[in-house]
Amino acid sequence: MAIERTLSIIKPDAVAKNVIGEIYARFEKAGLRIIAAKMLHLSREQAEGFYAVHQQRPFFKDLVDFMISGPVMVQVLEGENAIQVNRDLMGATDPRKAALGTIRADFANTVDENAVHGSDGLETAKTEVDYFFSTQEICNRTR
Ligand code: RTP
Ligand code: MG
Repeated sequence: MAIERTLSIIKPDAVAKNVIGEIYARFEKAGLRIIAAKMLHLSREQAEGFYAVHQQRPFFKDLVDFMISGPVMVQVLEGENAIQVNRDLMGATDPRKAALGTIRADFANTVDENAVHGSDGLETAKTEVDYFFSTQEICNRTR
């Protein structure tokens, strides 16, 4: 299986709940390595740009308002099949539908405030990693 990179965001609700470490532990236990990380309080422009694909969706304004409501933790995860491994750890978008033991089942309250983001494919992973990190900010020598 291929070594992939994926972009993960711990959203403002989970940062406020003080569970960054618990979520990082799940990444690590699943074999994902954190090869870049930063805490940011996104500007409206940054959040709108990141979620541009959802611009026409009815939830766009609420999503952006939520994503700028407090700091987020942004990281690049690397490992075998990292994109799908991270999606499996996260669980379904709506925490009520998320499988037991997933991050969203354990830490999210609602579909709007759902604790984490993870890239959903190879193309989006590359675009999203580049959106937040320069080449120099990604550590290639952690293995
Ligand atoms: P994400 O992009 O944050 O990892 O989540 P996702 O792939 O599971 O969900 P996506 O369809 O990409 O939607 C992005 C985020 O928008 C919010 N959302 N709200 N009210 C709603 O029906 C609704 N649908 C989506 C969620 O915060 C979702 O994570
Ligand atoms: Mg998505």
